[in-house]
Amino acid sequence: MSTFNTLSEFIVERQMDYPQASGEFSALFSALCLAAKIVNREVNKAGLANITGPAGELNSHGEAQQKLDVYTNEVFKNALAARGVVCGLASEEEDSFIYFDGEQNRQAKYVVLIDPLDGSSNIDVNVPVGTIFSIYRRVTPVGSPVTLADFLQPGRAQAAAGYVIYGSSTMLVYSTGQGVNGFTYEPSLGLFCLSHPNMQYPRGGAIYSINEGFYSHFPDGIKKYIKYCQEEDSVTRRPYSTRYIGSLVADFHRNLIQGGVYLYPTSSRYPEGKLRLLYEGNPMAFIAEQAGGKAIIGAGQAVLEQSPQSLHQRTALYLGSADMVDKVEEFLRAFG
Ligand code: P6P
Repeated sequence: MSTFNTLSEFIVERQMDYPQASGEFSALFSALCLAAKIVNREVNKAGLANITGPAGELNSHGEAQQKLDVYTNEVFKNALAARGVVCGLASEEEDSFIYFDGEQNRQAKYVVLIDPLDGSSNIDVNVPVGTIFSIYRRVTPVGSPVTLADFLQPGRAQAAAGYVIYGSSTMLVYSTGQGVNGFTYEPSLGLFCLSHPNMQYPRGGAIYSINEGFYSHFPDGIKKYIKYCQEEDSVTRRPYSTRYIGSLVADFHRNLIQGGVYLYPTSSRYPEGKLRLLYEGNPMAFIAEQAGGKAIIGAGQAVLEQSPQSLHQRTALYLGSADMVDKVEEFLRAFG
């Protein structure tokens, strides 16, 4: 019988590293795990369960809510509230933050921000989608109602961050600031098992991920970076390959394993950028840096150093292999 390290065992083992966590972290992650297993089951049968396709409602950004978006948001919200270790939640699918005022929840010290089902527009075409989560210690007094300040913290302050990718296999990848570890779901056991210990970007990535359809709308620096990627150079292995599947979690995960950079610039269509700083940029940037990569919103502007102004604020996002992000930053600095 091969031994394997389950996520629960891994967290307990690591718990020893955080005496102050007093088991709350384990309970929080077991809630996330439970929700991920439930969502995984629905995502994998979405085509049959008539649960795909627009739910007919719009989320707070006027985007058509897919039924699975709505379902996933409810599953994670209920799982986190039930465990009593979270006092507040913010979600792409919720207009404002939610205060969990249950007896136990009121004494909890963690708040969670989630993008319940990132890339959900890809559900109907069977492209991997994902859940992204970001965990902070609250900054207002324990026992009082959470406030916006508990959620508008810079990404550097995250206690943990991670994502679940519902793909050919379902994985949970997370970091608590001590490196990045990936766990693959084994449905026959109902367990997430350690499959990718200490994930680090390989040296010298050669993949760039960007929606080149918007080329004419991009800043000059990004236009020049794209041309740089396409020029021949045996030393830097160019031309690079372009891989863009339209699902941040899937593009990010592939680039983390194979080496690469994901770019979502500002454009005339998205003057502030498209992606959300709090529950897309910050958690993915936390993972990227912990894996030896880099994440910026512009030249000299690390994602994790940004001071959020609003829950759903958008941002430009460039993240992945450090040497590739450095090169993007060089072009942004030189050409804007
Ligand atoms: P576009 C999905 O809607 C998402 O937020 C990310 O998952 C993805 O990388 C990006 O938007 C795709 O955006 O404009 O290229 O379709």
